[in-house]
Amino acid sequence: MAIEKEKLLWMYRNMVTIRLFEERVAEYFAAGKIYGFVHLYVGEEATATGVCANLRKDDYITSTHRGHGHLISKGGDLKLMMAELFGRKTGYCKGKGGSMHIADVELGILGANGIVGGGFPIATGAGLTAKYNGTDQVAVCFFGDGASNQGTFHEALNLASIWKLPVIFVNENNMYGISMSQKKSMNVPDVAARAAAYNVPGVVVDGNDVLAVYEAAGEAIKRARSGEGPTLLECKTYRYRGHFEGDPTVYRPKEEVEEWKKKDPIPRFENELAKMGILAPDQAQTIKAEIGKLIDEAVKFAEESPWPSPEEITEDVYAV
Ligand SMILES: Cc1ncc(C[n+]2csc(CCOP(=O)(O)OP(=O)(O)O)c2C)c(N)n1
Repeated sequence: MAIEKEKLLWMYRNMVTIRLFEERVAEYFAAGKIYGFVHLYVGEEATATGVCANLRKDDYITSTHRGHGHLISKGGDLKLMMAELFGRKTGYCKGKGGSMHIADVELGILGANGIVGGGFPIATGAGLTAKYNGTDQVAVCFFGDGASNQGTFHEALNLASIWKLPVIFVNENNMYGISMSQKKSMNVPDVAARAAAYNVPGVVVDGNDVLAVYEAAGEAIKRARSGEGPTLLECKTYRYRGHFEGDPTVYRPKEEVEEWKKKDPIPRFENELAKMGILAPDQAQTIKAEIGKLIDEAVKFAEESPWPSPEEITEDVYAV
C-alpha cells in the first residue's frame, strides 16, 4: 500500500498530539484544574488516527465518553477543547459541558457522548441523511466493546444493513467496560463476529497498528461511499490508564498493562517511519517539541480565559 509521505507524517503528528494533549490533561486533572469526569484514550491513538486519515471534512463522526482522540483526529481545536476541560467560557460548550459533551458540527463531529451506545442512532441517522440527500458522505461511529452489548448497537446495525447506509461502525476493543472484562460480558471473542447477524462485513484489525487500521478503514469507507452499506470494524487495542482519571485499576494485572505497553502504537510507528526513511529520530523529537508548544498555547488560552458568569448558569442547558 503506497501512502503519501504527507499523510504518514500527519498520522504521526496526530497520534503524538493526542498523547501529549491527554498526558497534559492527566496532569491538570490531578492538580484540580480540570473538572468533571475525564476518560483518557492514551494507548488507543492509532484507531482514531487510522480511521480519520481516510475521512473528508464533510464526513461525520460520533464519539464516546473517551472522545478526545476522535475529536483531535477530525480536526477539533485544541484551544477550545482545553478551555472546555478547564470550564472556561471560551470552551466548545462555554465551559458547561466538559470532556464528554464536545461537538463541532462544522467539522462533522456530532458529539462526544456520556451515554454508552448513544452514538449508534446518531451515526445511523447521519448516514441516512447522507443517503437521502444523495451525497457521498459517510458516518463513522466509534464505540467500545462494552457498548456493543447495548440494544442501540443491534438496532443501528440492523437498520444500517437493511437500508445499506454509509456507516462505518468502529469498535475500539480495549477489553474492558469499566472494570468488566470482555471475557465476562460476552460469549464471543470478537465483537466483529456480531456483524454476521446483520450480513455485513465484520473485520478484525490490530488497533495499535495505524497503517493496518488505515487500510481496513479505507476499504470500509470505500464500500460505504459507493452505496454498498455498512461495515463493522473491530480494532483490538488497550487503554494504559484507568477507566477514568482516579481509577485505581485493581481489576487488571500489571503484567497485562506492561505487555501492551510493548505494543505502544507511537514508538512502533516511529520505527516504521524511520525504516521507510521518512522520519529520523531527531525529527521525531522536533515534532514532539512543536506539538508540546501547541499544547502549552492551548493551556495558556484556557487559563487566561474567563469563567462563565453565575448569571449564565441556566443558559444553553435544557432537559427533555
Ligand atoms: C447507558 C449507559 N450505561 C452505563 C453507563 C456507565 N458507563 C460509563 S462508561 C461504561 C463502560 C463503557 O465501556 P466500553 O463501551 O467498552 O468503552 P471504554 O470505556 O472501554 O472505552 C459504562 C458502563 C453509561 N454512561 N451509560
